[in-house]
Amino acid sequence: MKLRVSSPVFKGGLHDARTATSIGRLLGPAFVVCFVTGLVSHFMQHPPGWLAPSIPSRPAWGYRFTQGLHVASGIAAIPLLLAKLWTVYPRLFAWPPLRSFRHALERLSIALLVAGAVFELATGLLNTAQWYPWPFSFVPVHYAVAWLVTGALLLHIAVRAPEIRAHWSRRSPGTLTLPAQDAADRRSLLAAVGAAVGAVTLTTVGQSFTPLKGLILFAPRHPDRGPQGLPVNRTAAAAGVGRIADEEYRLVVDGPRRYTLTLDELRALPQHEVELPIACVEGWSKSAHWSGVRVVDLLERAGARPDARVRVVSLQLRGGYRVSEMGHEHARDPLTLLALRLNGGELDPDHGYPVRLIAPNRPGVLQTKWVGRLEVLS
Ligand SMILES: Nc1nc2c(c(=O)[nH]1)N[C@H]1C(S)=C(S)[C@@H](COP(=O)(O)O)O[C@H]1N2
Ligand SMILES: [Mo]
Repeated sequence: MKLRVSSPVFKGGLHDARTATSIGRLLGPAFVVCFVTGLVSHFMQHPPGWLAPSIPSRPAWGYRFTQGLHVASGIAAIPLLLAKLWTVYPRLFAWPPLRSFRHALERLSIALLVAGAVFELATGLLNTAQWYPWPFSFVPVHYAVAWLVTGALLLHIAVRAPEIRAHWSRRSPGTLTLPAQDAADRRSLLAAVGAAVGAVTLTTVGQSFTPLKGLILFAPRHPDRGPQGLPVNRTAAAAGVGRIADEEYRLVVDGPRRYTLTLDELRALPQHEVELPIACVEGWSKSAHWSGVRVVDLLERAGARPDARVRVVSLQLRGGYRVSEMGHEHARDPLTLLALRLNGGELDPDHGYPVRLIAPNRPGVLQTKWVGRLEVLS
């Protein structure tokens, strides 16, 4: 008897190029928005030397907006990617698996695209939940794979361009060859996918877009939960910072004219009030009312040059976020404060008592808490 290998037959509809294109038309833009806002976030947190001096401090809500969009577009992409994979999965069983060298390359690029996209959305989602169940460091890997996915996506679009063009609009010639019943089914599928995107977006976006906070169901962070009505990412206990005694506290401003201030001296300086958000890279953000001393005033007293960069050092002894740097735009911005008060009271220890940095258009990870020293660089 002769052994015959046959590929499975997929009788269900909607595993066609028209449906794949319809979903791709939504998934593509979600990926683009997610990639671009991800780059913004990456370069604001880790600016290369040439970029560091020109990171703008305005608009004050800039990072809150781009990072909110990053997380929202990533979450919206999850049902879109699932629908897309469902539509195209019969192609996994195409026979023969490899027709030519070119075909092999194409399948390899698709494998990279699918694996990379699933990886990005899964690690990103777990990151918003502050859960890091993997042995590698999230930021560099999530960043590197984003480039890989983008490259594979561009290649995919280039290879599929003729099919995409043929199925782009309702009047496209390619559509005419498909069964009529499929059109109604396709509309139902797209409506269901649209509803899923709407549902996951509406029930999570309130974590950064606070007018919708009443709808939060799945977002890991509720913007109201935390001391003084503001969430906390790392508590004083988790950072290993004990209660800092008022009498022992000193702020060191290290510049051409170095000086030290006690807490009472800081409180006696002119205090300014600002309304600024903490916008955490993990996806939540919340505006708050801060008051404290302008960083620019402290720097001028230390004889810093107008274009000086500044390093902000925490009293926290270990951990990745104990030090942050800023360029002169942030350092000189009148909204940039060493805050002593939050929402009308003294800072809670978990919000950085006695002194924390708050600056406009800045990722939450760089809003250093428990500040003990400002260093004027160059
Ligand atoms: N010293 C220090 N500052 C820090 C952190 C930290 O771990 N250590 N976490 C940062 C992060 S990730 C965020 S989102 C904000 C949160 O500020 P909040 O807890 O006051 O809301 O503080 C930032 N400042
Ligand atoms: Mo954060």
